[in-house]
Amino acid sequence: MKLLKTLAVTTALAAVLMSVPAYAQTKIALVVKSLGNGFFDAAHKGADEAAKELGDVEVIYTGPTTATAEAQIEVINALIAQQVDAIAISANDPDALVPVLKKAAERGIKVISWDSGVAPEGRLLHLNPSETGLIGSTIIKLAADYLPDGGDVAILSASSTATNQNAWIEAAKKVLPTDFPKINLVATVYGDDDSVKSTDEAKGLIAAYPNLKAIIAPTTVGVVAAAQVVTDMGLIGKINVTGLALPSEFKKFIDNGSSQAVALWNPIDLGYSAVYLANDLVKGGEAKPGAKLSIGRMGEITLDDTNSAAMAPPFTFDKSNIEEFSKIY
Ligand code: RAM
Repeated sequence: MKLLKTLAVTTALAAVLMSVPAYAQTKIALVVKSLGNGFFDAAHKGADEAAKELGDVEVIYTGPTTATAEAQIEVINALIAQQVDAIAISANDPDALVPVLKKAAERGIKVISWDSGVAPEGRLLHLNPSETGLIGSTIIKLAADYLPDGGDVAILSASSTATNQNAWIEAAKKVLPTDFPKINLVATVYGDDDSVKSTDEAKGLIAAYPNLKAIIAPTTVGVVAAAQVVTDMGLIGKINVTGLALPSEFKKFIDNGSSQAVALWNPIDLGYSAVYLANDLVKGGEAKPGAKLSIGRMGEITLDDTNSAAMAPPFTFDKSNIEEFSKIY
C-alpha cells in the first residue's frame, strides 16, 4: 500500500514537473555594442548576479564582434527568432536600430536600452549610467585639472554613431567656453571601440597636433589604446591621457604616469540594474513618466518625461585609489 502511495505521488510529481512549461524561465538578452570589451564583461557579471537573485531569469549575453548598428540588427533578428522575453541593449546607433526593435516589440518582446540609448520610439525605457551633462563636464575637468595654463586637447571617441559618447561630447562642448575657457579642443576622432583603430587614431592626433597636451577618451577601449601609444612613444609627462576607464584595465597607466586620473561608474551595477528593469517590464511593470521601478540592491529609479533614468555620478580614479578599484572592475 505504502509502495503504491509512493508510486502515485512520484508519478503525480513527475507529471507536474513535466508540465512546467519551458517559458517559466524569463529570457533576457543583454545585447552589447561589441563582444570582447572588458566594460561589457563586467556588466555581464552584474546581469548574471541579478538573474541569480531573481531566480526565474536566464540572461543571454550577446553582441556582434564589431561595434556597428548593422551587426547588432543581425543579433536582434536572431533573438526575435529565439523568442526571448526581453532585450536590453547598449546601442551602436540611436536610430538605425529602431525598425528591428519595433519588430521585436510587435512580437511581444520588452525592449529597453542601457549605457548607450535607442531613440524613444525604439524602446520602453533607457537607463543612463549617470547624468549626461555631468559626464560631459567631468571628462573635460579631468584634463583641465592638470592643465592650469590651458592648452590643446583632443577627443578620441568610440564609434561616430554611438549614442552615449556623442551625447557626452555634445555636453562637454557646451561647457567648454564658459567653464574651461583655456582648454582648446582641436579635434574629435573615432576609434570605434576597436583597439587597432583607436591606436591608429591616437597616433594620428599626436602627428597632427604637436602642441597636444591631453587626449580625452570617453571610452574604456580608446583610453587604453591612447595611454599605450603615449607610453610607447615616450610621451609620458608631455601628453596626459584621460577619460573613462575600467580600473582593472587602466591601473598600469596611472602607475606609469601616462595618465593622472580617469573616471567611471560601476559597470557591474549597470548590468545588474538593466536586468532588473527588463524583468520588471516582463512581469507587468509599466514604463511611463514618473513610474518608479525596482533595481534590486540598487534601490529604485524614477523615469523622467522621456522614460529615462540615471544612476550614480561618475567616480574618479587616481594614484590614491585605483589599486583598490582595479580588484573589483
Ligand atoms: C566603452 C563603451 C561603453 C562606454 C564605456 C565608457 O566600453 O563605449 O558604451 O559606456 O566605454
